[in-house]
Amino acid sequence: MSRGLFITLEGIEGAGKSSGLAYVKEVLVQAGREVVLTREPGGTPLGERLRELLLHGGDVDISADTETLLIFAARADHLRKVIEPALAAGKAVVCDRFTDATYAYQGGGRGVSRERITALERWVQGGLRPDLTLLLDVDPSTGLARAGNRSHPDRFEREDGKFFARVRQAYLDVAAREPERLRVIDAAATPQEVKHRVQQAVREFLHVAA
Ligand code: Z5A
Repeated sequence: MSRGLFITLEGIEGAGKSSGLAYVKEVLVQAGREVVLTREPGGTPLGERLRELLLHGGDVDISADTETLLIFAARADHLRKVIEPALAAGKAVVCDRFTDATYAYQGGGRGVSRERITALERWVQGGLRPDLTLLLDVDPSTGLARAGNRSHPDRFEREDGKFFARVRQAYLDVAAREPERLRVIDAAATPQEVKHRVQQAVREFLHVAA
């Protein structure tokens, strides 16, 4: 059986990734694919517990290096138990965030060096990379305004606009380095327009017509 497809969605807070997952799934199902929707950090019982700690750890002090290692620990579990078996079975895996988020948040946001992240990426993933990544790009003020009404902000949501500007720039840097894999989608448009752009990008990738 041929290897499945691995598609990831990325973007800052409030960019519209959750909505984007459903748009991507629709096109894949129309194309006859069996789809697995998942997310990072998370996607397995251990990954979800690490997510809880990373997002809602309260007063637990977590350094940038420790945060990076915890994220890759969750990713290793997710890869072995969910992503790799699904791909081996020929399924399409659509993941809300993956390693580009580590380059963006821990690298751009927290200042962890690219070399360290690349070393962990090689260790945990070997040669596995997403086949297609949709980067939903919005200005931090737009993203934060969309996401801003949450009563209990998580550890990342408590960061300021400058942090998210660095995260956004780090995402755009990855897109500039890997234009074949990353498709940058202007996500400041209306939900209908963003849906159209996301689905168009997936159809182009699959070489199927609307
Ligand atoms: N993290 C990390 O640091 N390093 C890593 O390697 C990984 C993750 C993998 C959890 O991510 C945190 O983990 C994340 C980084 C860190 N923290 N942050 N920030 P997450 O993906 O679970 O959390 P999130 O980014 O906070 O999700 P979000 O705020 O829900 O964003 P979203 O999924 O992109 O947005 P949404 O839920 O689809 O939309 C947000 C709202 O905007 C909602 O009310 C929509 O109806 C509205 N919306 C969406 N699109 C539009 C348009 N086009 N117009 C108007 N309104 C819209």
